[in-house]
Amino acid sequence: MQFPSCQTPEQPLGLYPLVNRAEDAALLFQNGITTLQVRIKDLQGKALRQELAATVRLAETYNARLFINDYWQIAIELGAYGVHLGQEDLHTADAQSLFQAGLRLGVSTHNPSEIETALPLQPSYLAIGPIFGTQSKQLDYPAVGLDNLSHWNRSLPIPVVAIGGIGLEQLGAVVRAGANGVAMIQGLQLHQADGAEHLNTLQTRFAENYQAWSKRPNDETTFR
Ligand code: TZP
Ligand code: MG
Repeated sequence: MQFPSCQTPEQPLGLYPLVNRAEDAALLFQNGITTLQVRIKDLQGKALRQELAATVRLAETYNARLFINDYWQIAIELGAYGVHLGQEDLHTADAQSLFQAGLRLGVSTHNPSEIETALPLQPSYLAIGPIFGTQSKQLDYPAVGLDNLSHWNRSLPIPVVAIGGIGLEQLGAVVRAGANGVAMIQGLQLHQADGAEHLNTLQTRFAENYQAWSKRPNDETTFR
C-alpha cells in the first residue's frame, strides 16, 4: 500500500492554508491557492457534512488539492482528493479503505517516534511540526526547528509539509530547509484588510525559495 503522490517537482504542495469554512476556501482558491486543508472542529452532523461538501465542490471547480482533516469516511463518500489524519486518528481510520478509494493521505507527526509510526503507511506526505511556537493549537511537543526539519526533508522518502508558527518572516528559511508544503493558519492573515495582497506575497516568497532550493547543488532528494 503506497498512497498516491500529490506533487511533482514542478508542482510542489506549496503554500498550504488550513481553513474551517468553505467561504475561506473560496477566497483562497480565487487567489491562486492550489493546496488546502479543511479542518473543522466546531460543527457536527448535517452542518459539518454541508460545509465539507461545499469545500470539496469548490476545490473541484478550481482543480485544487483539498485534504479533509479527520473525517475520513465523509471524505470517501464525497470523493475528496485527500485526507489528513493525526496520530490519534490512525487508531480508528481505515487506511485500506482510503487507499482503495484512491484518496491521498497526509499524516501529522511531531517527533521521530511518530514519524516511525506513520512511515509504514506510505502516506502521500508527512506533516512535521510545530516547526516554531504556535498559538493555533495546544501542543505538548517541543518545537522541531529548522535543523531537524532539514534533516527530515533529506532523509524521508516522501514530501514533508512544515507546520506551526510559520509566517512570511519564516517562510523562506522553511522552504530552503526543503519543505515541499508549508501549512499555515495565523500567518495567512486572511481576514486582514490586505489579506489578498499578503497571500500574493506569501506565494511569491514560496515560489522564489522553492526555485532556489530546487537548483541547489548535489541534489540527492528523490521525488516519487
Ligand atoms: N498542527 C501542528 S501546529 C498546527 C497544527 C494544526 C497549527 C498551525 O497553525 P499556525 O497558526 O500556522 O501556527
Ligand atoms: Mg485529527
